[in-house]
This record gives sequence, C-alpha cells and structure tokens, in this order.
Amino acid sequence: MSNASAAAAARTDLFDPVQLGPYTLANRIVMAPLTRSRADDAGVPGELQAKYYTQRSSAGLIISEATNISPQGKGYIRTPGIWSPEQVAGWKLTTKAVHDNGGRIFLQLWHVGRISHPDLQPGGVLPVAPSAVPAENQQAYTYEGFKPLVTPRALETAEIPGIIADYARGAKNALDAGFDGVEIHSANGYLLQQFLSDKTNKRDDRYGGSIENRTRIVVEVVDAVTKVCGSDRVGIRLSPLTTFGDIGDSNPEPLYLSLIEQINPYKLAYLHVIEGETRGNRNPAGGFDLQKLHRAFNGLYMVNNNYTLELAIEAREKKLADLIAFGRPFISNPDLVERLRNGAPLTPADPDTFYAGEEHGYTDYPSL
Ligand code: 8OZ
Repeated sequence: MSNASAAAAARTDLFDPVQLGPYTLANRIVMAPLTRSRADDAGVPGELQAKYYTQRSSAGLIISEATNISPQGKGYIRTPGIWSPEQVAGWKLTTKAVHDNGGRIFLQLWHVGRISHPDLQPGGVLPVAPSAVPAENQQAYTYEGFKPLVTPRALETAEIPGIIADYARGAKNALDAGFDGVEIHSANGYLLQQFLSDKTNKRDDRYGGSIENRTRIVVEVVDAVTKVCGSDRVGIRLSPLTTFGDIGDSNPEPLYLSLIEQINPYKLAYLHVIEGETRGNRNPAGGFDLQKLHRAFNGLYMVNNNYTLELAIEAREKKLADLIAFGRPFISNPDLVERLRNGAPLTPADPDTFYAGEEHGYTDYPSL
C-alpha cells in the first residue's frame, strides 16, 4: 500500500461493527455467494463445507453459495440444496461452526430457471422459465461435462404459486438449519431475473408485459420469504446491468426503480447489487447510475464486483455503500478481513479449482 492508501485504511470504518437487522456484524466486509460445486449428488453439504465457511468466518457476514430451493431449480452438478431434511442436517454443520467462531451467515435461495438441462432435472424433463426462450451460446455443467442449454418450457400461471412456496420452504429450512437469514437470488440471469427482463419474459398473463407484471413474482417471493423469516433477516440480490446467462432488459432503470419502490414496504435488511457486468466491467456502456437504486432503497446497500481495498475504502468515504462484498479474494484468502486491515498481500485464486477439486483450492489456502 502507498502511504496515502495506508492513511485512508487507518481511518476507514470498513473494519468497524455495523448493524444488519437484528445482528451486529463485526465489520462491513461480506463474503459474496460463490458457487464451489462440492456438495454430494443429493445436494447435501458436509464437514468440508463447514470447514471452508468457518475458515472465512471473520467476514462481517457470509452469504452462502447459491443453494437450490427445489430439484427443478438446479442447473449445475454438485450445487447444494435446501429442500430436503438431509440438506438441512448437512448445513447445520456449517452454521454451528461459523457461529462458534463468531460469524454470521445467510443462505442464498436459488432457482436457475432456464439455465439448466434435462440431465439435471428430475425425470429428465425440460427446465422451466417464464417463456420458451433459450439462452444463446450457453453451456450446462452436467454429469457428462458441458452440454448446450435447451429451450425451456414456459411455466403455466397455475405453477407459479408452487414456485413461491418452494422459496418459502427454502427460507423455513434455512432457519431450521441455523442460518441467520436468507438472500433472494434475483440476479445473474437466473429464474427471477428471467421474469424481470423483457429479453426472456414474453408472457401475456399477469407475470409478463408491463413492469408491474414482470416484477410481480419477485415481490411475491419477497412477501412469502419475509413472512417466514421476518423482514430484517432477508436480503435480495440484483444485477441490473449484467448480460450473464444471455440476460438483459431494454430499459433497466425504470424496471429496477419500480421493483425497489415495491419492495421498500417490506423493510428488507439489505439490497445487494452487482455493479455492471457480473465478474466483469464495472461500468458497461449503456448502463445507468446504480446509485439511484441506493438512494431509492430503504435498507443497507451492499455492493459487489471486483472490489479492492482501495475501492472499498472509497465507497465508504463517499457513502456509496454500507457493505462491500468480496468474492474471488475470499476463495484464496480465508483471512481476507485481517489481510485487508493490515494491508497484507493477497494470494491469487486458482480458477481451475473454482468448481472442482474437493479440499484442494477450497480449504487448503492458508491464513497468514
Ligand atoms: C458461477 C458458476 C455457477 C453459478 C451466479 C450462482 O453467478 C452463480 C454461479 C456462478 O450467481
């Protein structure tokens, strides 16, 4: 660190406690949700996941890897679930160990929608989506390697209450498993963003067409999940400018401002925004000023995407965010909070072990 950034680090409040709903977080640094694909084939996490998350429990808050709310919601092999008693029992190992170490952990509720493949669906059926619109040039990660995605089946209007119920069950199971709360994954081109976006939602029922209709399922999920958890234990993740998963909207600004206006009455704990292109350009062409979402939202504002210590300090100095989520640096630096606090060097993460490798590239990165 330069002398100037060392001085900024010395006076930042990044490492100070902050209140999130009922919880006093130890600091403003969040471990972002990270898919690591090491659960068993039934979506059950175990001791390995408990060790991994516990090593990272000095984060102010951990958000779990995206976790399937139902067999239908699964799109990648070895991702964990939160629909079965075995999954709940498996996750208890993680939550207990994180809590024993003074950490806090939310579970991320996930339905991939069209980003799946019959090989990953119960009975080999087609994945579901708002409309029968395939994601172009995308591959599914199946048991037999990568395969092209298929054209999904459009959900019937009458099926949507069942999907909302799956989110509610996931939230109930997450609390039973000892999680401190849940994050609704409405980003990165998965089911809920497929409903939000006019590129993927071509419906003519009350879940498609106008902004009010396209946002409806998300508001209904927020309603159902907050009834289970209480509003202050629920966050939501959005990626208004991403194209990840071949997603996109012709006019995202009014869409997302309307969504925030509609969820504000629920008084959620936080809004988590991926700034720009997921794992890419923070300021893509044709975007809009995402701080408008920050100003519109009435809870804590969490930001994510390629943050460095310097960017995080600046975000706090300029009051651009309340919480800063770091993803890939947490893979290879279990003690990321301490390293940032001390200006210590960061270990680079090995992409070859992001989604495979069991303990290698997972629990074998050392703390300083
Ligand atoms: C990387 C690989 C598989 C899934 C996301 C859940 O981007 C994911 C994901 C990331 O939100």
